[in-house]
Amino acid sequence: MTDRDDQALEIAPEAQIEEPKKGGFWKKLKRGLLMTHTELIEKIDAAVEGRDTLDPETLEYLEECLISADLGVETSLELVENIQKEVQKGQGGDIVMLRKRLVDEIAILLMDAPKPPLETGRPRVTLVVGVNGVGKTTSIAKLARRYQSRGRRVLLAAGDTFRAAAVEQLSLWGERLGIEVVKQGQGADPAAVVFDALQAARARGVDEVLVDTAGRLHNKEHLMRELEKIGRVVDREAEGWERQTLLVLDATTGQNALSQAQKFLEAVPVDLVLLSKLDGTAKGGMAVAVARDLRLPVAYLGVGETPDDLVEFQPRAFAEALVGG
Ligand SMILES: Nc1nc2c(ncn2[C@@H]2O[C@H](COP(=O)(O)OP(=O)(O)OP(=O)(O)O)[C@@H](O)[C@H]2O)c(=O)[nH]1
Ligand SMILES: [Mg+2]
Repeated sequence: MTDRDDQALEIAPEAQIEEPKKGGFWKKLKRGLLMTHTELIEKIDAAVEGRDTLDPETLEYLEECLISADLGVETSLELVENIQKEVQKGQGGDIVMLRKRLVDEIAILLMDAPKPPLETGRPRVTLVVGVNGVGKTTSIAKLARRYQSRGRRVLLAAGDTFRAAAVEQLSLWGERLGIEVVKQGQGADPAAVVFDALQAARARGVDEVLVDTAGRLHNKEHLMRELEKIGRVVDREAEGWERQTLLVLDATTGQNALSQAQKFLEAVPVDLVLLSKLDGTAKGGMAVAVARDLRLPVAYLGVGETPDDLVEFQPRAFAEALVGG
């Protein structure tokens, strides 16, 4: 755990002074965004090559570069318009300064996006939802590790009872991390698993319960009913606890992930998003599209397959890693 992580617990996110280029956090973020960064910078460099000023044609190329990194059409347009305004004011026409200016503009747009719920320190239940294979179970291991390293007592609930392998996978993570996993047999009612998990959590003074859920979305009504039922169990069994729904989206699926998110939003309120598999894609701009187009708080980025491969989403650091030097 870095010093930054320590501080993050005590200071509200908006009050945090970001020092992006420090420590393990920055290295992980850079690594996670490497593919996107490399591709985007190559394109931006090609767009401005041989030009001295940011003329309209160059700005148009720039917009295309941003769209191709999945930042979203409207956001890309807005960014370029903001830069154009600077140019018209007689500032920012300098090509050398372009990337720095882009960092600033992206950071400003992201700071204006919705924020994840504040950490209150109260015990908390997190329902982890998302379609098949996006990385829910792996992300639970990552979050569990993060909470553990902050001294929180964690318990996992195997609410994905659809496949026996899902329970096994979560159990394996539990073993590796030294965390108890509450489970029932395949086909069990997920709400019953959550009931058991909350009983155990209360008995053992647990601070964080992470609930794995099945990924099938083909039936929205079913998903809604299932999550509502779990919600009622939480309300009854965990009075006074925080409760949040975390949606995992797979960055490698680009626009598809955005439409998945929209379907989930129609079924359940989503409190925060974890964008997974950033390390395997040049679509890192997705985080901007999720924050801006869907107005959903991006809280975490998944940057690999181990429990340590998680970084907190911080606007300035993200913008730096995306297009900075
Ligand atoms: N490179 C990379 N791989 C990831 C990341 N997160 C998850 N994965 C991999 O993605 C695959 C699917 O992850 P799971 O955690 O099983 O996904 P899930 O959403 O629980 O899948 P289901 O339970 O089948 O719905 C696994 O091979 C993970 O190792 C990430 O951030 N980066
Ligand atoms: Mg799973």
